Amino acid sequence: MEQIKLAIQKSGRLSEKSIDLIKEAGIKLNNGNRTLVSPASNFPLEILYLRDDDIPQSVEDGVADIGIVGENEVEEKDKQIQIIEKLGFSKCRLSLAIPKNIPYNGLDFFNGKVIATSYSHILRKYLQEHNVNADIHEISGSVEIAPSIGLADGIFDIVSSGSTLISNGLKEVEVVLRSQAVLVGGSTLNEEKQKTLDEFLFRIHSVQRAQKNRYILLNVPNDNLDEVIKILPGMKSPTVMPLAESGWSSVHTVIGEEDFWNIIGQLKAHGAEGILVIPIEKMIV
Ligand code: PRT
Ligand code: ZN
Repeated sequence: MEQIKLAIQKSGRLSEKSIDLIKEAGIKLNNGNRTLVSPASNFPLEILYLRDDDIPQSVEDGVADIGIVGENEVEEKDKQIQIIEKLGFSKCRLSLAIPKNIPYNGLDFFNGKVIATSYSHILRKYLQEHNVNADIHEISGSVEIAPSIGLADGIFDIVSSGSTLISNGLKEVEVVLRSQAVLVGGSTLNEEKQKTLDEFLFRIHSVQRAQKNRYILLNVPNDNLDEVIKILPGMKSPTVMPLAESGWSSVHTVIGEEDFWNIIGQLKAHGAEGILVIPIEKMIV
């Protein structure tokens, strides 16, 4: 397998989760101090630690083969790169917001208004698509204070919990883009590098699948066994073993994490006891 280079954020909201993902795939990273480039010790992967803003460009240029970055940056930078996979963490949205006491009656509001943002490319495209003619004021930090200091009528920025908007007296009026961390790739992936990427993805998928599922064990009176097995939405048919106490069986299976809460009541109603729910580390199907 040929070595591939993966760009991740050096320090910020994506860093820890990106590193967790790599570690969960069984890949050992050498340095705690995050020098610019660092090879993994047991997998043909080299990590580049960059500012998130620079990741799309570095993947387009081939400085990195793949990268982990927010969809918002992918859209904003608009480079020749593709999203290989959505990773499900660092979810947020890019939204338009205005002072909370100003009435809002639709996008038309923004005609002739000034909007402050650090995402001018996405905003310009969106306003054009919706035939809104606003003045985009590009600023790089603390966008949320722009309306209160008279710099703009509204803002276009990342929202997660919404508490930053609230504490700045703003209200979210339009959600323009929903974002999460994604794995992106460029055009440097030849056949050998693709094999390395496939192995990396295989490992990530095993971890992600495992995180969404639970191993469940329960004791069931034999008379209710058929009913209980019908309730359990397992991967395959569950394992059933007799208990030392006659008339009872132990049932083992794998179920989706959300499914568990939906069926727990039914399981108990059918006499299930001693229910254990255990996390799974890796799941290969
Ligand atoms: O230094 P570098 O350039 O690498 O980092 P950065 O400061 O540009 O980015 P960083 O680390 O703040 O965010 C990296 C990525 O995390 C973003 O590009 C998004 O994809 C994602 N993300 C997820 C967020 C948030 N959630 C988020 N809440 N990025 C920023 N925020 C900001 C938001 O703008 C608001 O000001 O956090 C503040 C709190 O949000 P609320 O709504 O929870 O109050
Ligand atoms: Zn950044």
